[in-house]
Amino acid sequence: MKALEGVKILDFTHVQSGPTCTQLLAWFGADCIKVERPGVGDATRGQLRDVPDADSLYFTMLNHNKRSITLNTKNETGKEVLERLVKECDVLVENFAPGALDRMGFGWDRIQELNPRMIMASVKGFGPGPYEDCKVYENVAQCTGGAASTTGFLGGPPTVTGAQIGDSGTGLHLALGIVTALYQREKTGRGQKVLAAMQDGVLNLCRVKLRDQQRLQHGPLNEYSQFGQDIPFGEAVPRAGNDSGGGQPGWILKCKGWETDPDAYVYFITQAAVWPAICDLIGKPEWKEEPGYATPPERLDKISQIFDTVEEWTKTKSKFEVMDTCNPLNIPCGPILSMKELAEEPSLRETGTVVEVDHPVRGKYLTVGCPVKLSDSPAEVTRSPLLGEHTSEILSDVLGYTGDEYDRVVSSGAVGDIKAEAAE
Ligand code: CAO
Repeated sequence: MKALEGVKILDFTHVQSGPTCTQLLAWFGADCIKVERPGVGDATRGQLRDVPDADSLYFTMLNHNKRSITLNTKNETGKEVLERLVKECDVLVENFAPGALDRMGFGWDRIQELNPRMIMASVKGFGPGPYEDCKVYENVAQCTGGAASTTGFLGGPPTVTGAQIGDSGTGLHLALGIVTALYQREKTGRGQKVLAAMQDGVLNLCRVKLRDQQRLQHGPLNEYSQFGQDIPFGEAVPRAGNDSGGGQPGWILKCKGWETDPDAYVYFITQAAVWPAICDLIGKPEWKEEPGYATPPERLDKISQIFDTVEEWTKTKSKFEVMDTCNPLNIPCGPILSMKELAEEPSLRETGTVVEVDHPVRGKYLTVGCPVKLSDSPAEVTRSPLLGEHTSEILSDVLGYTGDEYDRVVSSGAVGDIKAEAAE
């Protein structure tokens, strides 16, 4: 038995943010019914295609463990089928542009009328306010949520990150909201609206920078390396390069081979508790007691110089040798792992964090597995559905269409091109 077994999700999501959320719920055992436009489907099926005529990795990697039904929800019969789905399901998840569901005739009032227990969960770019009607993609959210203004190097332009904190990050937030609403429904018997705005999700993940914004009113941010370089702070939190976001100074340092390998680097943290061990390691035992170096506050104006010295040592070792040497000494550090290294890492395969999946059109490919492991509800990753692959079984098994009624729906064109005999 899976944790969310018995929960039916009407998955109206597309692109990345919404599908991330419903994929997680499917991994936890929910029956996820993805509704897609006949003949078209989720736009990502065809985006960034690497294998001709096969669903793209963009699509497959976000839509595992789901079923796909094709349905034109603007067609009268399509609306009738959608109504049945709303009545049958526990949660509707969507990330359409603002207003699209209302235009379709399935706004919150109508949903409640059809099914008062329904939880209606939405990702939008912004919450209520001046930008609520805007369409939003990942990098827009990173820019409007505070990530871009605080990422990059001092003096350089704002920078977006590779981690999809706007899309996948907001999908994670929404999944938590849905499960919480399901829990509350146990007591109230009522559904509710759940909204995760991408700007809010990104800002939530950037909270340490909002912390620093307020600290700025009381003086310079002395753990930022610009403090040690005597560069004055402005009115807003600056970009801090690879400075650590916490109280323990850190930086990315070159390792052996950096001249040719773009990922031969390590993140190195000079945690106060292991300062003596660091001094011994880098050949500076005198810094353990030397005035100006012995305590964390004394070192703050010398952070760059200290990291230059540590780097002289890390440059003599591979990033893995640094890790192997520092770990027994409790010195926190992390090699910069490339996607190639992560894809090939055996321990990640063993835990199911990276999974190989077989697909009937594209063949074998790698994907991320469920990043949250439940001991009583292990996730097994199954391939993403082909467009409309489950239309027939959903119409008959989930919605109860049989015989003439089934034929009427199929011949109406509302569900695209499927074989009518499948319901027999
Ligand atoms: N049958 C019939 N029509 C359907 C349908 C179906 N099964 N599924 C979708 N449609 C229609 C919608 O009703 C909508 O029609 P109208 O514009 O006439 O109301 C239309 O398809 C397009 O939907 P959309 O506006 O959501 O898609 P878009 O490509 O114009 O915008 C996006 C995409 C992502 C910018 C927008 O959906 C959005 O801002 N979503 C919220 C924020 C979000 O999740 N962004 C992250 C995306 S991941 O990077």
